[in-house]
Amino acid sequence: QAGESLRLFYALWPDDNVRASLMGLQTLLQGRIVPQQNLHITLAFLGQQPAGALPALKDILRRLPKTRLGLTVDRMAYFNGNRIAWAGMHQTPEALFGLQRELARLLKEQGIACDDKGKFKPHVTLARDAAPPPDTFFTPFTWEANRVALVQSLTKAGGPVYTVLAERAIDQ
Ligand code: 2AM
Repeated sequence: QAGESLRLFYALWPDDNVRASLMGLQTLLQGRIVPQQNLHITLAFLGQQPAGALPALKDILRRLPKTRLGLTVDRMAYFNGNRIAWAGMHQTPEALFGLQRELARLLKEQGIACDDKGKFKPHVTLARDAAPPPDTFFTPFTWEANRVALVQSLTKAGGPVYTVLAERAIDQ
């Protein structure tokens, strides 16, 4: 269909073990729990893009630099503005900032606008319309984040449905 547009974003896409660990954190929360298959860290949010941009967007995935991201998920926190309870890191590895900057640079080079809400704050949204997370200790876990995905978001009655359109192992 001519003029088709897709709502797209790039994300670090967890494996099943990491999803299980994130689900463990979700049990501590009150709010609209994000379905386990939707959990991710957004690297770049593109919003609506013409379907014709897909080859260039997939090419950008291939051009991302090879890197290793060992993320220590040791933090739960809260965005007051949109009432999101999230998981993340006390210390973001410089390699993650580097990856995000390079992705933003490649997008800009292709003339593709992306919205980073001003500043990159790496987080996994665990619950929406949430209460602030409890201040309980949890055992940190490591996420070897080596899968970057180009993801389509479809808005459905039951909430967004994400489809991975392309992915890349960035440690290879
Ligand atoms: P959120 O989880 O913090 O709401 C799909 O919607 C993904 O893109 C979600 O991870 C969402 O972040 C993020 N996202 C949505 N709109 C965005 C925007 N304008 N800027 C940055 N990220 C956005």
